[in-house]
Amino acid sequence: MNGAMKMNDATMRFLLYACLWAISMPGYTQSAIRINQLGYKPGSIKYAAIAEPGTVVDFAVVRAGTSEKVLSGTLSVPVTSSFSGITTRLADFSALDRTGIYELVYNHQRSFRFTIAGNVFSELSKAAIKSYYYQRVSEPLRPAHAGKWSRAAGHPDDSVLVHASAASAARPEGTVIASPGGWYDAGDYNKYIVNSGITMGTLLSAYEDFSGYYDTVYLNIPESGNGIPDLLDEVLHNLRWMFTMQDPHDGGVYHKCTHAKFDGKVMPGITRAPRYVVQKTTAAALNFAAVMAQAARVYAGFGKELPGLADSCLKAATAAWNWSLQHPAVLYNQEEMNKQYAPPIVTGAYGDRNVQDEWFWAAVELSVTTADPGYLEAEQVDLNMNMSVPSWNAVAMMGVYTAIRNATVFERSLLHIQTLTNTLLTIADGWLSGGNKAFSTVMGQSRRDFAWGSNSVAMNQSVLLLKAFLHTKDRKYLNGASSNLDYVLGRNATGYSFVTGFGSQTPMHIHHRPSEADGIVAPIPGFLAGGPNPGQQDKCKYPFNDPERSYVDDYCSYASNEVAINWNAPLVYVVGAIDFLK
Ligand code: G3I
Ligand code: 9MR
Repeated sequence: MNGAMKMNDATMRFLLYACLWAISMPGYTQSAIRINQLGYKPGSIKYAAIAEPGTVVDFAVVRAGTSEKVLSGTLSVPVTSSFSGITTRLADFSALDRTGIYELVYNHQRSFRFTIAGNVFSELSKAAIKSYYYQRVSEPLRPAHAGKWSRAAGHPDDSVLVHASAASAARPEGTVIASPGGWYDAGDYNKYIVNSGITMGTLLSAYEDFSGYYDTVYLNIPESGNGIPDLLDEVLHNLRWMFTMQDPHDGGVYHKCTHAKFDGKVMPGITRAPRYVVQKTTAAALNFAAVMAQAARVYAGFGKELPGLADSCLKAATAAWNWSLQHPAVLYNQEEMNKQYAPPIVTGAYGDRNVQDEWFWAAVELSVTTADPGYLEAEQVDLNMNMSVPSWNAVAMMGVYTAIRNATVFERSLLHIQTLTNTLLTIADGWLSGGNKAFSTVMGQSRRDFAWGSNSVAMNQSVLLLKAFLHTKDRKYLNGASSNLDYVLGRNATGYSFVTGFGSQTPMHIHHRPSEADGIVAPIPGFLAGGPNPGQQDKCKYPFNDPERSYVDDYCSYASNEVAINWNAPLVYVVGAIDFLK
């Protein structure tokens, strides 16, 4: 009798919990409805993609948790995506502009909840920047700033060894130098100058393009309230580390500060293996020169708070540029290097094989900061190279952005700003007329979009589109940029909102050592996961192999589920811009 009672109790409790779960979490099972899981601003274009075939053509939007219809509509004709074979139909609910929390209903399925509000992206904007604070290397993250993700300081990097590949007369192999601070690059615990290049350039551009916005963005970091916008305080943290990577004797810049091998799945700073600065390269020197030149411009506005900083930046940039003129093509080839020097270094290579674009970018930044376009006359600078969506190894477009923003500097120079503008607009127009029709995104037009870190391809496309918008004020570019934000927030073939902590189905097991080792269930918020990558270089088990769905939310998957500073930077730019722009 008692036993039966207990059974009944347990069953009843189970049923009760099941019911409570079902009531409290409507739509928390993945439906066929792919939607931006965070939401939309009033006045924006709003689509969902129904990723299943069927004869039902009606859909509705209801107030969340109710059946109160606020909009009904008809799905578009089916389209099959070239990169997954998924057939979708689109639900257009752009007409719904009233602030609120909603669900889209289709054939008895409910979407995840989403919000329509003017400030729907504000928290995401802050979190995307705050992710850099969580990457800080040599200082403890205190509970007041880091909450439940507080942790001890990571690698001190106060005594780093000069690796044999980096030895010079003034600093022979084994010389101890200090290279503290900065940000961890990604899910690993190393620091790479090349990848800091595009990252810092993009974050500084965000400030240059939207200073009025960032002057008010409060991040609750240790420096908050010091008179410098929090974004620039955070960027300064990595800039100070970058200074330490320049050899004061010759202006050359070390490629990276790294362990010889990747750390295991531990919290940062637990292991005590030696750290090295490795080989000076032209890619490092030119990325460094570009960033320092841009930083000199930006921080010149804070001469009172940061006396001398802008001058130091420009001096460092010039020294790195001059070193590059003497060493115009020292490329980083880790395999070759390891044949010559010990210990072998097997961490991230960022081995760019072509530095033509770095030459261009550095020349443009130095020209603008010094108001002297003479840098473009260096023999190595090619003004007619191919321009493409930026990535860590393709930064020419970064120079284009800066040149267009500062056109007057180039009035009597070899650089034709009108030609650059036409190039940028031609690329943007091509994306708008192509795009991925199944999800109505610019992202996913080409198989090449699904590279390692594909979500950053989407965000870098959006940055370019936003630059086109700033230049022309034509809203079609803003809409194109938003379509890719919708993509990373859930309107994609995987159904994931790829930013940790933002959306209903988000990555829980990013390849990020602190998030995995800290014993806290939720990953650190505000990180953009790498995204679908059919290369599957990590050899993990993936649910699908097609480009659009080659993603797995597993720590194992560094090729689809890692995070990286160069991937979050365009997310910062895009979310900030869309949050800010009317
Ligand atoms: O350049 C070739 C191109 O010619 C070819 O058509 C294409 C086809 O696959 O591949 C291109 O090379 C790719 C290269 O990135 C440049 O885009 C490689 O396949 C691809 O494997 C390589 O991925 C890089 C990865 O490191 C492995 O080296 C990612 O871009 C880069 O973001 C990633 O960075 C790592 C760091 O090494 C270590 N820290 C974490 C970070 C993020 O995962
Ligand atoms: O964790 C590393 C990640 O940051 C890199 O992007 C990736 C590719 O270089 O490598 C990861 O480290 C893996 C290593 O390459 C092979 N052994 C397993 C490591 C991941 O746990």
